[in-house]
Amino acid sequence: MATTTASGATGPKLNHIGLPVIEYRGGKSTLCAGCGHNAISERIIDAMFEMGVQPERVMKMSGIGCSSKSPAYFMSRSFSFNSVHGRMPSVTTGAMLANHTMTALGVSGDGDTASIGIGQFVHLMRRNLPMIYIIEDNGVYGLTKGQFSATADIGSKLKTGVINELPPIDTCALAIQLGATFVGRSFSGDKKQLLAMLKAAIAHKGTVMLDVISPCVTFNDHEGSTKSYKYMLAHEEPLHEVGFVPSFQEIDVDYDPGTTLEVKMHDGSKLRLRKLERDYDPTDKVQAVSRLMESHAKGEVLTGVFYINPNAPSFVDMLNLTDEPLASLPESVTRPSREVLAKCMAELQ
Ligand SMILES: Cc1ncc(C[n+]2csc(CCOP(=O)(O)OP(=O)(O)O)c2C)c(N)n1
Ligand code: SF4
Ligand SMILES: [Mg+2]
Repeated sequence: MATTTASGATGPKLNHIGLPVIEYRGGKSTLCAGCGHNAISERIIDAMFEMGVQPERVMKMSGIGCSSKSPAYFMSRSFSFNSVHGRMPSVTTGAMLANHTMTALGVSGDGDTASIGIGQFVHLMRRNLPMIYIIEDNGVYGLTKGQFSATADIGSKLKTGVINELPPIDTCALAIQLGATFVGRSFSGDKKQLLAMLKAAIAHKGTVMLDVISPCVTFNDHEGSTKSYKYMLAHEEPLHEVGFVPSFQEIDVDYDPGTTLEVKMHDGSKLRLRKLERDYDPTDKVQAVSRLMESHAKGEVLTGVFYINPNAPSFVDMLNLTDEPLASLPESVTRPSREVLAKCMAELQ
């Protein structure tokens, strides 16, 4: 979109730190045309641009899979680390402890997270590390030609006719139970909801876990799949309409507190959830998990922000880290003196 400057010249629309959206773009995608993961990359670009995040202050982290290739397709100016399969959580934990002033954005797949990476995932969720963890969830290992992953629904069918007989892991229910402080599910085809959730995720200080259903058009978009576009269009059940007002935005739209629940984020932003279900309280963990289980039983795919706690201490707070990131402290400060090392050795003898 173009804007007119004071001198009358037209130029691209700039965000509040003065950057055009092109500065948030990445390389050309090599994923299949129509892959849900491409739509998620587009929403990440929009959210980072609209929130005015400095690209050089972002670390893009991933594992292995088509989903984990996605960070190459947005925010080329940011830092990026493509880790080993299922090991993005530990690499991100180390990177954030070295420099907690960065924004960590992790992109993973359902295989990378819920199959090979489940051990690392569960421990990450316990820690409330400040990071956004996105699962691009298509129910299959897309990169290795479409085997079922651990999020595939019981009874869903592969193209070859093979039926999945194992129950799925609900990564949202798991994350809520383990301690993540912002947990939601969205759909790559639901532009408005996903964008609002990503913007709120950027404002949150703690672990955000977003499971985004992201159809694999090549291996899991057929009749009998429960992660196809057609299935999602018929079964998505939004819990509320998600709106977000960033802290720097003065203009406030009127809203009715009777029908809208407002959650204040730590930076002063507001997450607004317009109630579609009368009594849903996203600060109640027990209700969140039981509502998820209920929706599974009915064959619905519930979307929205299931659980949020904007006030819980993060892993960085708990460790009482120095304000100055460890990565930029001089060696004279971080390296223990000879005397201290000698004392440690003496204690071990
Ligand atoms: C240690 C290891 N085991 C297995 C593989 C093979 N492998 C590559 S990607 C992948 C699964 C990816 O699935 P998912 O995370 O769901 O990503 P998608 O491709 O569906 O986006 C597997 C099993 C690997 N690269 N490394
Ligand atoms: S194989 Fe599936 S997941 Fe991988 S890029 Fe193609 S559509 Fe996307
Ligand atoms: Mg997958």
